Amino acid sequence: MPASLRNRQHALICQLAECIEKVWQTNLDLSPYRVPEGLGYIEGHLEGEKLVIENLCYQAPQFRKLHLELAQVGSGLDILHCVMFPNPEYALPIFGADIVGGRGGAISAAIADLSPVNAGRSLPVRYNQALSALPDLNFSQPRALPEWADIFSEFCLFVRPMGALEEQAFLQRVGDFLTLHCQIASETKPLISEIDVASSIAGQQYYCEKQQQNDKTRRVLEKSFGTEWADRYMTTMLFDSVA
Ligand code: 18B
Repeated sequence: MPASLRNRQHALICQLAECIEKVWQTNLDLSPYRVPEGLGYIEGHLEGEKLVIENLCYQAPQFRKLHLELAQVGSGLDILHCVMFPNPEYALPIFGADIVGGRGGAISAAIADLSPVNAGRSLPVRYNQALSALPDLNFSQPRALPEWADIFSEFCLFVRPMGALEEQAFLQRVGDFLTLHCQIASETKPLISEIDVASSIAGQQYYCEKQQQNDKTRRVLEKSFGTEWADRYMTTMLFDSVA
């Protein structure tokens, strides 16, 4: 990724971006993913503030799309967005993370999860075991999930991290999620049953439909790019289901 935006963002965002790329490179067999025409680097400024977006995408045998996005709104708001969409032939959950915060100041939202997308919407046993074995974490300001967010697992971390220690605890935990996810994924065999593949596809579709209901994301995009563009971006770049 061009260093341009990354090095100008909130420290936690820079650190998580580095961490994500490193875990991907260390654990997965990455190949290029073609970002839709014109959506790699984007600037918009319809009304109000300028929004700059940088997208970095890969794919791997177990993942149809590995997406890391950094965005900057005006001079005050930094965003990291990351989703690892499994290849539906692998019965894997979706890793997703979002960090929203002011550049110099506080992070208002930091969320990360491994979200089940199989028929029963429950995490595979190996994930349950590995995630349950992580030490308990206590954040002073946990945040409540909005109504659309029934896609997340019981291990979902959604906090306003207060201070450097909590930021580092968040970073560490997301690094743990990523590492165990990539390790389990690389040992996972593809599904054989077409019914199971169809149900992974349906699960990813449901996940995307729910994420597309996040009005806070939509509003930021609409302000700089308009409603049509924002809708296209949310459905083709951020949360595209399997064709
Ligand atoms: N998101 N986020 O990715 N979002 O993309 N995000 C916000 O302090 C953007 C994901 C999630 O409380 C906020 O309230 C923009 C993924 C949840 O109603 C803003 C982009 C996940 C909330 C943005 C982006 C995810 C949330 C408000 C494109 C989870 C709380 C910040 C670059 C895996 C929603 C605040 C609520 C919040 C913006 C979750 C401004 C523009 C992958 C649950």
